[in-house]
This record gives sequence, C-alpha cells and structure tokens, in this order.
Amino acid sequence: MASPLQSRALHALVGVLATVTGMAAGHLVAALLDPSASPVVAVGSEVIDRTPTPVKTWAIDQFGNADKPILIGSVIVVTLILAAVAGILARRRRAAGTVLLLVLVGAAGAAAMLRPTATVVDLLPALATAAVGVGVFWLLLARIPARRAPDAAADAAPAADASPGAPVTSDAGATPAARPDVMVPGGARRAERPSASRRGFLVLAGATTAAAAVMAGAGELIGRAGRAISVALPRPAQPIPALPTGLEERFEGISPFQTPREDFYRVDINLTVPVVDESTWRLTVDGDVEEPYTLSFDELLEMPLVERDITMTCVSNNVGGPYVGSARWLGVPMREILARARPSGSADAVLSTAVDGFTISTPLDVLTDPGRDALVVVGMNGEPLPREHGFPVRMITPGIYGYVGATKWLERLTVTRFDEVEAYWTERGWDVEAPIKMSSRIDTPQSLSRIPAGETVIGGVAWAQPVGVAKVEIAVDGGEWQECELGPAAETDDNPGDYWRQWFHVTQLDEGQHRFVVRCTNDDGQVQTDVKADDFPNGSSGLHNILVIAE
Ligand SMILES: Nc1nc2c(c(=O)[nH]1)N[C@H]1C(S)=C(S)[C@@H](COP(=O)(O)O)O[C@H]1N2
Ligand SMILES: [Mo]
Repeated sequence: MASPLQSRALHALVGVLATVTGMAAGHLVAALLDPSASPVVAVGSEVIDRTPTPVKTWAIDQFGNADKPILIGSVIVVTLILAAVAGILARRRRAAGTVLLLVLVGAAGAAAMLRPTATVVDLLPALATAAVGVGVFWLLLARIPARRAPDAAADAAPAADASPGAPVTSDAGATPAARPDVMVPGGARRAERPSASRRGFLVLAGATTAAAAVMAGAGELIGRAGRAISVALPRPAQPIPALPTGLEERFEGISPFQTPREDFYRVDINLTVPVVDESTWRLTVDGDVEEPYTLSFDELLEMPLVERDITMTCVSNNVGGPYVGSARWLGVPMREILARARPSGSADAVLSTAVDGFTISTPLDVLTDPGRDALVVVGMNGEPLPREHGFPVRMITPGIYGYVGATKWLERLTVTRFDEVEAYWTERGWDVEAPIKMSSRIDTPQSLSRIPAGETVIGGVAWAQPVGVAKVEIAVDGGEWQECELGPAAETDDNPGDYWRQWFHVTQLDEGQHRFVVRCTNDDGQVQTDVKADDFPNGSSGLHNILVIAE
C-alpha cells in the first residue's frame, strides 16, 4: 500500500512522535525533580552560554523579550528534524535510528550535567527521555503498515520489522493488526489487511500523542504549583512615604512612575525561572573576610529592613528601549551585610553567585558607599520578589547596570579582587565597571504613529542614576531645545537621584511629518551625549528621536 515516499514519511513521523513523547516524559520528571534539567531547557541553556556575544546581542535586539521562546522553539525544531532523520534511518536499520535518538538524548543529558549546579538527580530526566523515547520508537516502528508487496512478503513484513528482543512486538497491541486477517474470509483478506494495520498504527500513534500531551501538561501544572509564593515580609524599620502621583494619571502613554511588578522588564540567562525554597535558602558571605558567615531567610528578615525607590537599567537597553524599570525595593543595606564579615584591606570586588552558578562582580566601594544604598533585596513594590525577579533574595545596586550589580536568586557574596575573578558577562567581553549612562525616552506619541494635528502632548521618562535628572529638553523638527515639565521626584528617601523622572511637553503640530528628539541634563550639569554607541561593551548612548505623522 505505502509507496517508498509514504513509508519514509511514516518513519519520519514515528521518529518525531517518539522524540516528542520522550521529551514530554523528561519534562515531567524534571518538573518533579529540577525544572532546569528538562532536556529542551538544558540544551537551550547550553546554547545560550555558548552563543558568541555579538549573536546574543543581535538576538536580544531582534526578538526582545521573545528571545527565550524563540530559542526554545529553535531547539525543538532542530531536535524534531533530527528525530525525523532517525525515523527514516530506522527504515533500513532500526539500530541506526535508535543510535541517533540516543545521541540526541545524550546531548540533552550532557547539557543538564554540564551546569555548575548539576547533581546525579539531573540525569533522571534524560534517562526517562531515553527509555520512553526509544520504547515508543520501537513500538511504533513495529506497527508501521507494511509496504504493498507480494503476499508472502507482506505477511512476513511485520515479523521482519519486529525486533526479536523487544517484548513490545508480542504484546496485546500486536493482535488487532494481525487477528482480523485470520478472521475475515479469503476474498476480503487482501483488501482488509493494510487498512486494519493502518488503523492499528493510527490508534497507537494517537495514544502516544495523547500520552505525550498529558505528561507535558502534568509537568507544566506541577511546575506552576511549585512556583507559588507564600511569604509574609516584615515592615521596614524606616518606612518611607508613598510615592507622589505620577504623570501617567494626567497623560496617557507615559510610563507609570512606579513600574508594576508584572510589567517590569526581565533579563537573565535562565530559560526556566529558578525555583528556590526560602526555607532551605542560605546566603553565604565569604572570601577575603575575617569572619565568613551564613544567613537563613528568616535571619535576613530579622535585620533592619529599609525601603528605597530605585530605577534599574540593563546594559543591553538601546536608546529608547524597554529594559528600564522603577520599583520600591525592600531589603538590608549591602554595606551592613558585608561589614558583618569584616572584609580585608586589599579587597576591591565582590563576586556574587546565584543559585544556578551565574556570577556578577561589583566594585566593593560601590557596595559599601553610605551614599549609594546598594541593597540585599527581599521585596518589590510591597510584596515578595516575584520568582522572575530573583525570589527569595537579589541584589540591587543603584547607578550601575544590572549585569554588574543586580544578581537575582542570590546565594553567595565572595569578597575578592578584580584581578582574581571573572564574572559571567565580563568573561564575555563586557566592561567590568559599568555605570549607567543617563538617558531619556519618548513614550508618547509612539514612533511612526499617526496622530491628530493640533495640540499634542509629548511625554516620557528620563534617568541619570545616581546623580538625578535636572532637566529634560525636546527639539521639534530640528528647532531649538525647549525645556519640558518634569513629573514629581521620588524625594522620599536620601537618594532621589536613583529614581527616574517623568516629563512632558505640549506643542502644536501642523499636518504632516514631524520629528522629536529628547535629551536630559543631570544634577551635575552634564548633558546627555548625542554620540551614538552600541550597547556592547558598556551601554548604549545617543538621543532618542522619533517620527510621527500628524493628520
Ligand atoms: N542570577 C542572575 N541574575 C541576574 C541576571 C542573570 O542572568 N542571572 N541578569 C542580570 C541583568 S543583565 C539584568 S539587566 C538584571 C535584570 O533584572 P530584572 O530581570 O529583575 O529586571 O538582572 C541581573 N541579574
Ligand atoms: Mo542587563
């Protein structure tokens, strides 16, 4: 019945089904043990780590926050193509296809084990993938409808495909394909046989697909249940007043003065959010210190907590880009955490390590500067940190980019020297010292939008941590710089310069095309440069300018 082409397609399908089912099984086992050891996730993470910096930067630019789903999708697509090849190989030699499948699983297992935090337990998802994947592969291969051939060959085909050692070929599943032949009267026999075996194959393929969906779905549900957070945070020892009402209440389109937790940008190398149990979490402070020590989450919460309004920025944010956000952080001043261990005189850096082994190095003097208020953070906008933003504990260091001061899922602070350590991103060529470059962004109107001619509100945000924004100016259609009105300042703590300012300007627009350019000036009188720089190796610069059409 099946032509060689159809047979090849069926074999490819079997390879894909077996692989999908195996991956779903691995995903489920990983959800129970360690979500980051899931085969696809482990391979994706390895790809991220090995991707050259320019490609990574390009991907972040192209795909923004979709970079992770796109990476996962690509890993899946490549895997499934190879899985189809394995199926086709198995048409001639089952062993050849099986070996290719095992190589794929082996790669996933190796990726899971290469992670710095891997334990033997992380091999189990790969083993589950291998067992289920190969099992389903053999099961389905044995049921592929026989190719139309002389009678004798057709009768022999299932036996020839079946493996002598595999019990799957002799289980109950084999009978529906064979029995009807025996029972139908002679004339119908030849016509019945292929369709009966095809039905058997389809039923089995459908059952396999359903099993894969159930396992993947269960893995997702288990993962989600494990991610719920129930922690009550104490009140700060020195609460600060609520933020003043922001400009977003007056003008639609301007970024809110405080970024809601669910809208806060997320940048990290993790494909799955690390799930850390706060009851077993510990923070270790060690390195060049006289008294290394370890803190539990409860012990950390017993220390006097402070609140600070701080704007965070990612070094990968392009001028006008989205990787900036402002929140009220609750935590313990970093200088108190470090002072307790009594750092030695020659240290100039702190290497912070996350639970997954990711590292960041930060200048010691920035972390201990009493005017700076770097924090060991437990709360964000009045609630525990979301898992995406580092639960249970992260760092926030005002004035420097996230990759040099904002370690999420923090578990170790090692006092050291810059000439002795390298961190994840500095190893990849990004600058060791990376103060945030002041910048300003037009939020409304949107670039390239069509807006009504006449009175128009132009508005956005500007930041110049830790100094503070003194002035924002806008140039319309290449005209003079005009001073904008600023929104309120977060003057509720000692360092209002750590927080962004909203701004707006009202102008009259004729019909036609218009260009707006924005720039800010900080409290030291420095004006935002118009010199363009890429984000690599220490942050973008230049002026945000947009084009709109008034009609
Ligand atoms: N553990 C860990 N912490 C990390 C990162 C990371 O990849 N892993 N990325 C850093 C970078 S580059 C930035 S910009 C900030 C982003 O923090 P957010 O996702 O809460 O906005 O986290 C920093 N901390
Ligand atoms: Mo970043």
